[in-house]
Amino acid sequence: MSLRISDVRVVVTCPGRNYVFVKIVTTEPGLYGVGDATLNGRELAVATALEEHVKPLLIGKDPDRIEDIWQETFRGTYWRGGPVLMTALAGVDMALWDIKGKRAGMPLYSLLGGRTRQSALAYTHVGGTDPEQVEDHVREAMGKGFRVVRAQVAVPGATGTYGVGGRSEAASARWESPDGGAMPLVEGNWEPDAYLRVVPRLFEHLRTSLGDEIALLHDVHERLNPIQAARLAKELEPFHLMFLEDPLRPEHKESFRVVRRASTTPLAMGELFHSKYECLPLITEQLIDYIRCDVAHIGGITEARKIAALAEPFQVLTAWHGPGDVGPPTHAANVHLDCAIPNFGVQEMVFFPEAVPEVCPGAPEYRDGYLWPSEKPGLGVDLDEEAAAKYPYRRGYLPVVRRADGSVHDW
Ligand code: EZ4
Ligand code: CO
Repeated sequence: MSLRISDVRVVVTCPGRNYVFVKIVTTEPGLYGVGDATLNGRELAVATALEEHVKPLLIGKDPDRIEDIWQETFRGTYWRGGPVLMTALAGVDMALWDIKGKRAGMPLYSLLGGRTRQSALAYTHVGGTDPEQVEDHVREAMGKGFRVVRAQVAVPGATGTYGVGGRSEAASARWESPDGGAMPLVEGNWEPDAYLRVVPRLFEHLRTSLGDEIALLHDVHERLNPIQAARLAKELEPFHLMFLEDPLRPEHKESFRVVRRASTTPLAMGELFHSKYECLPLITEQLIDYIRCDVAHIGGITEARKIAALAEPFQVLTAWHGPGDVGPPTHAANVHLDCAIPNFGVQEMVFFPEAVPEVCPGAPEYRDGYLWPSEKPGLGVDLDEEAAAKYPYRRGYLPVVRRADGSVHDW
């Protein structure tokens, strides 16, 4: 009998942070693929979608037919799109590419057309309470070899993630408190005026103290309206950012025209998009310079390579989302794509918690500012289910930001 999918195992684990992994097992003994279906703060919704709705349709299918399985899971089931379903589909898609690579005896980058570069330029995150502390943290990152750094600074009145007290985004998942209740989610008051004053000061300080060599980025995290974003992009122009990330909310694609008209600061967008259709207007109107979807939230490698191909003739580069909540299989998929496509820009990364390699070994190797894809067949990432079981899921929440008047704001 020809090769079939015999089992789909959904593994939810927390070796330092929550991950949802997908293991697709085939009728060939020892042949399986591993994918990542982690959706920060909504992990169990994806796990349930996979277990209850996706898995039953996959059993018995030919794992070679990735595009057909993708189309059937996306369109064939009528209800399509959104973060939960597209993350579930991504986990399946990655595992199927992994299987295909293992059967071919080729690393994923080879299946995607072969290497266009040896390794992928990487950037990491730093934060701090004031520009001087951010500068210290940028220097530490440069000491680790990073040539590109994303810098965030505390916003007066706000604390926690992207209000940034202390380092980076340690607060990007809030654990449930030991007595079972949710941890407090409000992080002081975030006000646009305070933010718009402090960010240009940060980059003026960083450029003055660090010079022009280091490439710098900043993530607005969808917090501004069009005219505020235009002002920020314009005021940051003298400091030559590599890009300004996610200036507007994902619903307002036409508003990018306002930001674009105002300045030459390169723009990046996409971690809250779930398909190529959402990327299209920004790409075809050349309203952005970097498309930075999350490969785990757009249905996986199959969709990512199409988005990269759509972006290429419009001179839009990729910067796939790669923060802490992205698991090793997505990270591996990112770097394989980066090393195969012609229009790669830069790759976001953070270092994994210590216990992650025990559960999910084989993430891309970081060396002196660059990420190297695995040379193993497929994605190069494995999954140890026994190790995963030692780290049970912990309910976590993303932060919620409120304005001074108590109203909810994007974080
Ligand atoms: O806040 O992935 O660029 N990276 C980011 C991330 C997001 C988290 C949300 O789950 O904006 O850190
Ligand atoms: Co971001």
